[in-house]
Amino acid sequence: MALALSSALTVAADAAEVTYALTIANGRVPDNMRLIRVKQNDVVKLEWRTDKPLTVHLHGYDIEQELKPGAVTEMTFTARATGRFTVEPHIGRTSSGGHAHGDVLVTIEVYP
Ligand SMILES: [Cu+2]
Repeated sequence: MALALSSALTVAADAAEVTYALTIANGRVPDNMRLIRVKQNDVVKLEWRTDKPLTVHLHGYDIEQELKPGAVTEMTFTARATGRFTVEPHIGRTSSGGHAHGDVLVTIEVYP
């Protein structure tokens, strides 16, 4: 038990914990925050703020979160998979019953 717990909490030796504050206004985050580059195995924490209620979806890692004005919502994940992943807002449903996406808010690039 103690062993399992400690391994779950251990960050790989060369990995970092990185935090990004992302504020959505009028459906966008500022241009200089639209591309985030991290290293594989980094623990990435996104702190979301929004001017309107919104559901955001990190594709690939498949994390969905509801954001509310006046609150900070944390989205934390370990960047195990490399590649480019987008965070997109959900805007209603498609005719086939899936969810539809708005413009990309943020692109996350995970480098090996
Ligand atoms: Cu989605």
